[in-house]
Amino acid sequence: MSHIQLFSYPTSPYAQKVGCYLKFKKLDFKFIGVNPLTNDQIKFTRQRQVPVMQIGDQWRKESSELGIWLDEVYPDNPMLPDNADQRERILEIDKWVSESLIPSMFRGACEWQNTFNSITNGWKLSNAVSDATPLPGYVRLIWPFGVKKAPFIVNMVKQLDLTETMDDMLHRLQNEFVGHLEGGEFLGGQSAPSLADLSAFPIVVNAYMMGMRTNGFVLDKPEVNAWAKRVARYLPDNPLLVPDKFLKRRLLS
Ligand SMILES: N[C@@H](CCC(=O)N[C@@H](CS)C(=O)NCC(=O)O)C(=O)O
Repeated sequence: MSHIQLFSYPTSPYAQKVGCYLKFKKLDFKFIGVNPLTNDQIKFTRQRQVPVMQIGDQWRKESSELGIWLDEVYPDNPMLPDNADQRERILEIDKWVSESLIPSMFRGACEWQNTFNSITNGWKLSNAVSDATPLPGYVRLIWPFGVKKAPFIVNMVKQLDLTETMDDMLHRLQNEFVGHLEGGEFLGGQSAPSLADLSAFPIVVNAYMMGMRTNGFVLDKPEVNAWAKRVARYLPDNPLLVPDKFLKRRLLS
């Protein structure tokens, strides 16, 4: 058994953050699919939230905390700068990823701009979840409609300014992203990827790589695209938690 275990559905953006931390640090880990209906695999935690990471006999949750924990236990290939101000800036950008970028992505699952696209995207996601923990056919079929009503998604989306159009939201996120680069190669103006880049990367590339149909990607902004290509050099070809068979596009093609 691997020493590090990551428990989640393979499609959870918060788990994808942790997947990129582990891959960047070149740590061997075992991904354990969690059944989103029963949560059987994380019963030992007595709570429902993923991702959960276990190192040896200790487990913790909260994606950002898991990144900090990894840096403490495995100091090679650090993700946080030593300088206190820079570290604080990186954690602030990571918070923006968790509290702004990720919820905005979930908005698309609740607010359908194009019904056909949203349903086919939902089916792609349910097939990926089912590949890790087999789900009954009818659950996969109704998945796009169920996600629209999932309490944790509805609550997350409620925090957003829903008077802003989806297009305006996308453009704002693209501009905020470029602002966070602070004119540097990586987020926070850093010269090497940090926890903030590894948090943002899977969120920005996931829909593109999985061949989702959308009106636009954050990645469409040339500065974000160039950044993603720079981060990709530090990660394997498949930076996500879904197997290669679910990837329809490569970042560098
Ligand atoms: N703040 C948490 C958020 C994790 C989260 O929202 N996970 C979702 C899946 S993407 C979840 O477990 N939802 C089910 C639930 O909360 O019951 C983190 O950064 O890890």
